[in-house]
Amino acid sequence: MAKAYLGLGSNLGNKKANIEAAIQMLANNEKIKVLKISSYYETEPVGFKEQDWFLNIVVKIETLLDPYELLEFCHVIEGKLQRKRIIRWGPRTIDVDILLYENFYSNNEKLTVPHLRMTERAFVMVPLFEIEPELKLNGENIKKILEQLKGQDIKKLND
Ligand code: PH2
Ligand code: MG
Ligand code: MG
Repeated sequence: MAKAYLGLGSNLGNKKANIEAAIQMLANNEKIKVLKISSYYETEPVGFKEQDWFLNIVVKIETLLDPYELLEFCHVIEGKLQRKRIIRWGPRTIDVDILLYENFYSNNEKLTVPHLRMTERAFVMVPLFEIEPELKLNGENIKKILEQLKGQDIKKLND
């Protein structure tokens, strides 16, 4: 089984319910085992600013799906939760991104893993650090990467 980390985000409709529904769909896939779920974080939009704040989490899974099958399944989840791609980086009911997949590396139009710009985004790095504080990215300690992202507004949701 391969270990992978997924980033989930929502800023349209009932954000928490959307993310919970996506987790449920992951858990219901017999080829996926959900290992860890981070806290929920309210995060300021990065990129396209004129939109509502996001709710973001990171999930650690173990899976028998290969990276492309996993990507396909992320799209199935997005489709079921009515995601419509209107504006790039714009509002969405759900976004499910593959952040890391074992030591898999890919950089093409279909799939870029590790996820592009993840190390620049507090909405990814803060929840990732919460569930995997010893992780190294490109040989660099996640804690050190996080220290460079202090400026971005992100609030942990009380559970
Ligand atoms: N996703 C984006 C663009 N901007 N900003 C926040 N805070 N959270 C996101 O998940 C997010 C974003 C593109 O996928
Ligand atoms: Mg995406
Ligand atoms: Mg995304």
